[in-house]
Amino acid sequence: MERTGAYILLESLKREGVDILFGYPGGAVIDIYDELPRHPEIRHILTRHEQGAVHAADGYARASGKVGCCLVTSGPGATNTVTGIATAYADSIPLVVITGQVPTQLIGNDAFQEVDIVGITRPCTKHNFLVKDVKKLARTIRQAFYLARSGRPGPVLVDLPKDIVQATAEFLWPDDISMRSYNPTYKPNANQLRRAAELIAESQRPVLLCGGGVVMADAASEATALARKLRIPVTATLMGLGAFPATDELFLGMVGMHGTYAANLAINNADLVVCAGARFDDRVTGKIAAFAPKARIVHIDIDPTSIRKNVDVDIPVVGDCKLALAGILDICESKYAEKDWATQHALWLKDVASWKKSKPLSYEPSADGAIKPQEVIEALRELTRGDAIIATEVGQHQMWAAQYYEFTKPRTLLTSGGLGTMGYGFPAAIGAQLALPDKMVIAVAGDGSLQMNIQELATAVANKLPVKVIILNNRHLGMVRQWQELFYAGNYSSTNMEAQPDFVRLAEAYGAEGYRIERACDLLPELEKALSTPNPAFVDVRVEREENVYPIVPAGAALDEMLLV
Ligand SMILES: Cc1ncc(C[n+]2csc(CCOP(=O)(O)OP(=O)(O)O)c2C)c(N)n1
Repeated sequence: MERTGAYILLESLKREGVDILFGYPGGAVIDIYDELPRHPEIRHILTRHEQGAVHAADGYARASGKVGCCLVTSGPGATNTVTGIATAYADSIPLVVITGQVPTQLIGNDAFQEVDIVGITRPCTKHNFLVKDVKKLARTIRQAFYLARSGRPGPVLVDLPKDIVQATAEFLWPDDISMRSYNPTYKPNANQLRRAAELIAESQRPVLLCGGGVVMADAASEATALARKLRIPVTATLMGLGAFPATDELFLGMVGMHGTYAANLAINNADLVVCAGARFDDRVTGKIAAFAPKARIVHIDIDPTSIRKNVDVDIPVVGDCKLALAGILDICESKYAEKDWATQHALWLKDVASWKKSKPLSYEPSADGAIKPQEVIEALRELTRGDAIIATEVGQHQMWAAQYYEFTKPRTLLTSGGLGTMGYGFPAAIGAQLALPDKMVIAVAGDGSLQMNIQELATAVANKLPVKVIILNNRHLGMVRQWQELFYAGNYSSTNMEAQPDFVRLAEAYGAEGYRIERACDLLPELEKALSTPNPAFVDVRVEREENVYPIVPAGAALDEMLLV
């Protein structure tokens, strides 16, 4: 029996396990929306902006490990997704974004709501498709999901002209998927694993550096086992937080621009860095010529193009982090069974412990009862026992969340690491809450970032999602103000945000709850009250306006040139 393209699309999404579809309708996709009520297995979440839909799909994907999916119309609907697609691309998040397109015969005519979204997104998608034949639709969707989730994950866009959605064909679901030119390497080369294990066995001062790839590959338990059994101290990039428990004595804290003293010094003094699933981003390495100057480097990555892109490495291991870390540990435990790793690393662990102890993350509590932003994150950690999913926006609050929440589990920090997208956190929290309805989901926001996608409060209210937004409200674009203070002689150009809505009344106007906290003594009880409501809520926490994030490695400086206060 012949079916419409709209039916074939939705049936294909079902086969791919899509239970939640984020989206926003319009002329080019109206036939798909017409079909949607006949597919009740797919819950459609109507966001208030297409950017919100992509970020929500991204939050859903990061929290659940599944592919996030969204549907938007052509033209402005499609262009509104670009920031979200680039955000997912920068952090290797699996998404399938379906855009409507003008009918095939109008493509290239400057038709109403026509944009070349395939051209626009070519550099920020893992792959994209323009479907030109309804008979190929099911296979294209299958390929899109396969590409999004396999190898190094990433966003895939499928552009669907309106006539293809309306055309009919048999629904034929391909049994298997194979793409001749695309064969990601999962299984690492045994020889490289052996050489990596040899370097570990020789090293006196090793560090394990975990990136987002460890989280995405569900390799946190392998990373943890390797570090604990071989007694190797661990650091993580922003994206890698949660891959190893922050509460473990072997954990040094985050590395890089806002990394801890201990982590940055450890990298600087290490004789071996085992990097898993990180790409040596400039925010991590600081001045590249001075990065890990005494260390040999083992780099594990599923994407061969990441290797030697930014730093030279001694042993490249191309493959899945889970298999690679498990494989290296296996070799270490069998080939070096008699080795006493604790003794071999004893001096190093002592050094590292002394750095941790001498200069831990710290801040001056306020003398006059005002609230320090770091205290808010500590209060959240205490009240949630470190067990919430924390989505962040971008700025100082993001770094304080990374530094002070002490993430102990993977997939609990949702943050735009690579692109640094303000406006990401709140919709991502909505997506995560839909993926994991029983989890406590909190967005830690700056007053600037929240205003970029604040309209999504309507989505949270409409779907009765108990997402909480904790606003570290400094009435500044704080991170930019910090740079102006430290590096631009206090020229505070366009970073004042005193003109802002009353977030409490705004939340109430949307039908959510609003709280305001102004004094440190009210922080714990008021936060507790806000966290226990079953409704979505904004919590406007008035924090000290000029607090800065420390440590900070100035842009272009070496990691050991960090400023501590
Ligand atoms: C979409 C976007 N525009 C601009 C920036 C540059 N930027 C980085 S941090 C920041 C300030 C963020 O202010 P806020 O959300 O209030 O957080 P705070 O730093 O005060 O905690 C800006 C403007 C960005 N990262 N993303």
